Amino acid sequence: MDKEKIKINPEFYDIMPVEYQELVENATYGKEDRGWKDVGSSKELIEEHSLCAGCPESIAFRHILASLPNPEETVMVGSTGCTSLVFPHIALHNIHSLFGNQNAVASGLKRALAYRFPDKIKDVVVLAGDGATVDIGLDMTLQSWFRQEKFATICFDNELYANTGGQESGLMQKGFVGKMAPAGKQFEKVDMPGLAKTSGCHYVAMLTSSKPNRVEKVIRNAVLIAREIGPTYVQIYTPCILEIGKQMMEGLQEMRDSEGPGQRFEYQEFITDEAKAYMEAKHPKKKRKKKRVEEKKVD
Ligand SMILES: Cc1ncc(C[n+]2csc(CCOP(=O)(O)OP(=O)(O)O)c2C)c(N)n1
Ligand code: SF4
Ligand SMILES: [Mg+2]
Repeated sequence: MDKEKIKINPEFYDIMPVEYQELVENATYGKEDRGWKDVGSSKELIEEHSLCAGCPESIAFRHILASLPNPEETVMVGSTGCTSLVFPHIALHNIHSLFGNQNAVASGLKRALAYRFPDKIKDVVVLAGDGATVDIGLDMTLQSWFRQEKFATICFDNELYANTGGQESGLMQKGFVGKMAPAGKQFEKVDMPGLAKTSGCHYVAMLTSSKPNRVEKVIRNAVLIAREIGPTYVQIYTPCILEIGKQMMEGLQEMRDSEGPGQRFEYQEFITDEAKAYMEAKHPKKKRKKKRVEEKKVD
């Protein structure tokens, strides 16, 4: 999405929806050090969502979209599930794939974009649930990594099939009884970050969406490394508050409780030597400039 493409004909400016006017004037397309701190002071690339009130997927979505290094030239690929309810509301090119096929679709897309636009940077980012990524789409996920496809895969891990009422998924924790999985999970959560490492990913991270600066850092790494080096994988705990019986204000605490030492979502990060050298050479960390606070003049 080039900003040029969304500019408004001045003749029609006043009849355009105010949300669109804001997008043209105040979105962070093209801003070099864009990040989660822009949320609240600029037009976000997500206008609204139809997730349950307080669903942690919504805040994760906002911080991911705020952190993409190159949103105007990024295409996201989604899959069926609660995440797919958000894609129609975002100001970013996106494709809805058949459930589970998202990494196969992204593979073709990335190759086609590289062929069609050899002089442009085009990022492809998959964002899908754990059912789509690890269960029904596992073959497509792994094969894209084996083939070293250059795109980032983000999994919103809510440890079950939320959109269809709470069936068991491979990422469900042992012993959990879902609304549609009454026997309880019999074995441990699949070690997907481990699989990602041994399947060729150059950057792997597991986290919750409780810390926006961490989400920003991880997403930036995952997208930039995927752009030139190879596949990357990010697993974010976005608990389904509806299925685990929490209130709308309790999602944040649930994530905090689950990321402590030894917990299921203790922060993990892995980077290959090649990816590390690339990041240090081409995308060294920059210190964010502090916003200057203007002194208020008192008359
Ligand atoms: C090919 C296909 N199989 C099954 C379904 C039914 N279905 C829709 S959403 C869903 C589960 C999604 O689970 P997950 O990927 O974990 O996303 P969540 O809803 O938990 O965010 C299933 C099985 C479908 N839409 N298409
Ligand atoms: S069902 Fe669960 S994951 Fe889906 S929107 Fe509601 S709280 Fe979020
Ligand atoms: Mg799920």
